[in-house]
Amino acid sequence: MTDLSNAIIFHQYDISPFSEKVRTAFAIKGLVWYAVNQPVIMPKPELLALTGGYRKIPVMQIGADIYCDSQIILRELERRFPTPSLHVGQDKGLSWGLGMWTDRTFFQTVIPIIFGYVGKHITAEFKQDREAMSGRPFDVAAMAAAAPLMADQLRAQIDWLEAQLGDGRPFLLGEKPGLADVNVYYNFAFVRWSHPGALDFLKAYPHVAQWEERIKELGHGERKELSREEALDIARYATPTTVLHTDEGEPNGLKTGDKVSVMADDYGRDPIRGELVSSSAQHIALKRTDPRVGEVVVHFPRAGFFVTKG
Ligand SMILES: N[C@@H](CCC(=O)N[C@@H](CS)C(=O)NCC(=O)O)C(=O)O
Repeated sequence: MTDLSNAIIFHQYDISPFSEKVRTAFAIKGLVWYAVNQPVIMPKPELLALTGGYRKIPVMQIGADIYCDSQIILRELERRFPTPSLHVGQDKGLSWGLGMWTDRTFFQTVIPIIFGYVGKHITAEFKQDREAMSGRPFDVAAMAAAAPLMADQLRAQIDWLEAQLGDGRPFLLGEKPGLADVNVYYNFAFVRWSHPGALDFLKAYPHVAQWEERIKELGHGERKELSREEALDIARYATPTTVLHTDEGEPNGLKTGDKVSVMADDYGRDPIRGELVSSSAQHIALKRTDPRVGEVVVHFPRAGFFVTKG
């Protein structure tokens, strides 16, 4: 049997836009990865056994190390597989900040455009699930009403991309695809899957239209499949590889061994509790134990997540 204790195991579903972000990075880095398909709505018992309560998709697993959120997944891919780098052209780090635009403002622009359009096909279960996750009504009529305003917002943001690509460069920061491209592209994929007509106006944005094709053609790297149970067994028999590290610069004086909670600052704010193993300005890792998978270390980004003691 193949030893998968160091394999990239990717908890995802195919129509997940944030998964598409990471799948494009797999392509850029030429990686082999194992897709574990997770449900689109709760319950997700196998995922929660690994994460300790984080329910969002995607999650990456390597052995007994579990990476929650696309931002920390990309950072870990860059750390483990540095070549080719996601930092291309003059980018040394600013493209992480670009993700705060694409994951929030840009993503929230396309949501009403998509769900306003496909609203009548949304099931009651999906609606209830997303309401529980966001703490807000999932009101497809309101989204449909907002869609024209958002079409305007979408064009404004795509116009920035056309300006960036206007000198004929193939990718956003030059000759090679990188972090900026993956951060932007998945929003295009998301619109294409459910409401491609919303991008008809790209006829007037030829550089963006060609860039979108170019990124799509990169594909997803080499995908293999794995079951949820197999992924849990791999975590159970593996040992976390994260090394203890106290960050002297921790703004609130957190140290290894402290009991802490981590939660997303936007939606899906379920707190994840554990013992601090390692932290830095961009990363926090907590040790936790679960009856099904034993000891695991769960990793989160710092930007976009709140960390509290206890
Ligand atoms: N900040 C997160 C956002 C992830 C996210 O919103 N994922 C969506 C799917 S693409 C999700 O989890 N929706 C709820 C669900 O699938 O249960 C990230 O970058 O990974």
